[in-house]
Amino acid sequence: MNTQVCIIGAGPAGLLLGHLLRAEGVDCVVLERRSPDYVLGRIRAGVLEQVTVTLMERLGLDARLKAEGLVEEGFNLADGERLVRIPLTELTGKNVVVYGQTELTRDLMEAREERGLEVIYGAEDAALHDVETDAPYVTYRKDGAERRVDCRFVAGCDGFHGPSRQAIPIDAGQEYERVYPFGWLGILADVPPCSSELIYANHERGFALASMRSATRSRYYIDVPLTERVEDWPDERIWDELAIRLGPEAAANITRGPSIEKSIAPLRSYVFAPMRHESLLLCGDAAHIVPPTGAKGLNLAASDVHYAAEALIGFFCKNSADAIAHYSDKALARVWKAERFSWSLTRLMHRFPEDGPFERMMQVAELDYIASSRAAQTAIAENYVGLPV
Ligand code: RFL
Ligand code: PHB
Repeated sequence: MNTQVCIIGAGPAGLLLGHLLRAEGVDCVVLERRSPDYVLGRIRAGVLEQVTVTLMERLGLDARLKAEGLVEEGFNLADGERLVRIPLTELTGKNVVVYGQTELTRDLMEAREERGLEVIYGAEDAALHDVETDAPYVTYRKDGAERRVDCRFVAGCDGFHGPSRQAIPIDAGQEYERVYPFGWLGILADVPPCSSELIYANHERGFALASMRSATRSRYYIDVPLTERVEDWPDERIWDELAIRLGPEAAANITRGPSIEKSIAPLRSYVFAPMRHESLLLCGDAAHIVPPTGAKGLNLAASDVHYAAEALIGFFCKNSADAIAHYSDKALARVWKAERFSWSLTRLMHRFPEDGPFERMMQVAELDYIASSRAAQTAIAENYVGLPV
């Protein structure tokens, strides 16, 4: 098969990029290792910034997002008894939208036939070849047969563990990494949320987050040591822990119910730079990971795709190689700021095992400062709603 762009991975990054390219008449194909059901079964992010909403609007695929997404005009930081509200809309004029990554992915997936986007599911053993040249190709296996896609560019949208980043020689880039000594145990349940706005809590027993997917579906998290196993956490134990960590006001409003999903995700900050190696462009988790504390992972994938689509459309439709040359610098400028914000919110809201009384007082003082300063709240708010692309 011959195409202009071979996209590896049909997560949000790969599907968004595919649709944006097809909308401008650029030929592409998306190769996905898993089945559609498997991809939709992964419960991940839930908070969309304007950049992500705008891309869905531009594609005309925002009808369900507009109808079902919950507009959030503020969120809360809690510390024991205290609740500090960050009024996002009042401070920035912007908001975020609660709409699950699963739903966004479903909308993109369902539109593929109507928009002429070819996605090959069950594409195994994808391998990148000749990415240093102007004629790279990707091989994969499907139904037992070896296949090949020849293209001009490869877009690596295959997540943190995919083959794209690995195809870049180690001395052609630099890895930056911080691994955290805990993970987030998440629970999804068909019960009304305890609060209409998200609550991030730093309690002496550890971190907790109250989030949601809809008025009838809640998503909660607590941090746990990496040695913990999901099997050690029956639902009741999680509900008990949430009630303590989120504080009495939220606890009084928690509705308990059976979990429909439960998993532990390790926390990591990671960047690979540059995000382009000759004919290979990396987008989303393939190039970087943020701890989920700032809700930035999915939104960074969207902003990378915004820049990658601009670069590839510039190349194929406007005969300009300039945008390709600038892709990595443009994307990384935004990535680093989101890495900084996610890292600093993680630092503020978690009890690190190595921390002593001094570090704890630094957290208390920082939250005091945030509670009393409009400038500090504005800085948090403008990062939370998402910096401009
Ligand atoms: P994805 O969503 O991982 O999609 C990558 C796709 O590539 C496929 N793939 C391959 N395809 C073909 N050949 C191969 N060899 C392949 N190897 C992999 C995969 O099957 C997959 O379909 O990356 P993308 O598109 O860059 O999107 C990024 C977001 O998914 C991610 O940043 C966020 O979900 C991160 N994240 C969270 N972010 C938040 O903002 N809030 C959250 O609550 C949140 N929870 C999470 C998360 C990420 C998690 N991971 C990655 C373990 C919870 C988890 C468990
Ligand atoms: C979620 O709803 O899954 C969620 C919300 C906010 C975060 C992380 C995850 O910061």
